[in-house]
Amino acid sequence: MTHQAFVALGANLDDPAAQVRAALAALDRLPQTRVAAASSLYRTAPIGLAGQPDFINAVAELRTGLAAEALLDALLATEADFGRVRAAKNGPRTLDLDLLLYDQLTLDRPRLHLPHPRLHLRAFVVVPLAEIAPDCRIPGRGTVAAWLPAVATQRIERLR
Ligand code: PH2
Ligand code: MG
Ligand code: MG
Repeated sequence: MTHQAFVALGANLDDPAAQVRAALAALDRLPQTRVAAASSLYRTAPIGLAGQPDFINAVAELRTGLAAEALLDALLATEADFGRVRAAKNGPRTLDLDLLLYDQLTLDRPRLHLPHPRLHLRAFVVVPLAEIAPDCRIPGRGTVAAWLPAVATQRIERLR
């Protein structure tokens, strides 16, 4: 479990808070992987495609022995286990698992871009990530906490 990875969780269908909680448990069961920290759950306004339900989002810190692309495969398999059907881009989903950061790796492969190219612009990622890792560096972009002002106008509410 030598690598550190951050994963964004999102859902807006079929009891999304339950989906996100169950997904956190599923991440902890991945081979060679444990959840080292998990943010609170947040209710967030949909970004990109309007007219869909609010999302529930969270971020998890993983410790893993999986290489980045093996971890990506495991995340996609977990989405499928949760009944994810890939329909409209940015559209509603039962579970989305996005690999945000993997150590301080920068990668541009067809199926995997690290760091996730838009993570620093989305309150639904920056706010939960700042809750668990404010001082974490986003390669090329400084710390997570430094991006909080940039996303301050986006609607996000911590669940209690
Ligand atoms: N995911 C998207 C598009 N828009 N909006 C919110 N609030 N939360 C998400 O997880 C989300 C989104 C594409 O994956
Ligand atoms: Mg996504
Ligand atoms: Mg995704």
